[in-house]
Amino acid sequence: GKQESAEETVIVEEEKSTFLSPPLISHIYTADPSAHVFDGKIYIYPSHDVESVVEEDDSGAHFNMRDYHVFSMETIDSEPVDHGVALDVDDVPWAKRQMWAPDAAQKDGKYYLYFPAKDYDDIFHLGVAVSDSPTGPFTAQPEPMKGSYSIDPAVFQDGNDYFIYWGGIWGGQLQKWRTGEYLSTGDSPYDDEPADDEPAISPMVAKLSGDMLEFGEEPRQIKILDQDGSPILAGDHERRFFEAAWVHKHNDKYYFSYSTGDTHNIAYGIGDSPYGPFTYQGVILKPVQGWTNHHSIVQVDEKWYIFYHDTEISGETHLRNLKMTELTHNADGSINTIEPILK
Ligand code: FUB
Repeated sequence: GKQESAEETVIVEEEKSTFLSPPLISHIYTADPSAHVFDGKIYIYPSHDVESVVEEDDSGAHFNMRDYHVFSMETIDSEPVDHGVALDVDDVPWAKRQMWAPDAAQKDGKYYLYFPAKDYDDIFHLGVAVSDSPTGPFTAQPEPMKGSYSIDPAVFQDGNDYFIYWGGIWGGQLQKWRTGEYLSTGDSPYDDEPADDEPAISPMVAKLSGDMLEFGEEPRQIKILDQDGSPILAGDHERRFFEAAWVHKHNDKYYFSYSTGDTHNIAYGIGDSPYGPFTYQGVILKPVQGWTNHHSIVQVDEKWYIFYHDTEISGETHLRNLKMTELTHNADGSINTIEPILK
């Protein structure tokens, strides 16, 4: 018999992701959203991603942002309104580049924008800028906050007290400050990390000064503990703190949430004090499209929401777009894990 050889054409269809939520803002790239309700209105303080001529590297040089825009929303379902440039790197005397994830706070009719940037020695510090309006423009203090370093400030108001949380390892440089001084043993973002079986590097917290412009006390390291009370170890990349600190309070418990960086989760711990310790509980938000995962959690009326980002619009890790979805707490205080990619 005659053997027939049929040539098979295999059509490989590229898997397209289906996302839980649509982009919230699409006319500019936005990331790292810090959302707040001030006087009944929702405000978002994100990073403003831009195309950069700087090449991608392990320290995140391609995240070369230079200004901030603030957005407002009348209700959780309305379109965010872009209020334009709220602060530009050229108006911050000490800052050279990389205006990374910001946050904001309101006190006595004034608004404070907290932001990280690299100084002229390429060392990250935290800056503060002040405005009479939640949408800016903000006027920067001439110097960084005294004794500040690393990235990702987040401010949490508890009654009359305001706490600032911060830190990020690798490109965020937190590992370089383990001794209290800037360690420059090498140029790699992986130098100066603890050994895998040592406690992971801690995020930082300090109460803010009454004028909101400086640390009001000696900063403390935050402990993130395992269920058995032992510290999460540096080698435990699935659970250790990487960057993107955020705190919210629910039923009198303090929730500390953060990105695990190279394992791309938003994880959380629960504690009885804004200083911690926080006992690790699990994952709030699974990996999004793109390397970074960075969020904020805010209550609007009776419901809670998580603001986050992915790269649905650009497909580029440093050109991100904001998203938002509801977040739910269970009766036992745990948070239901959110899957941002449906398939
Ligand atoms: O957006 C720049 C940096 O990437 C942020 O500061 C980090 O949290 C990460 O999202």
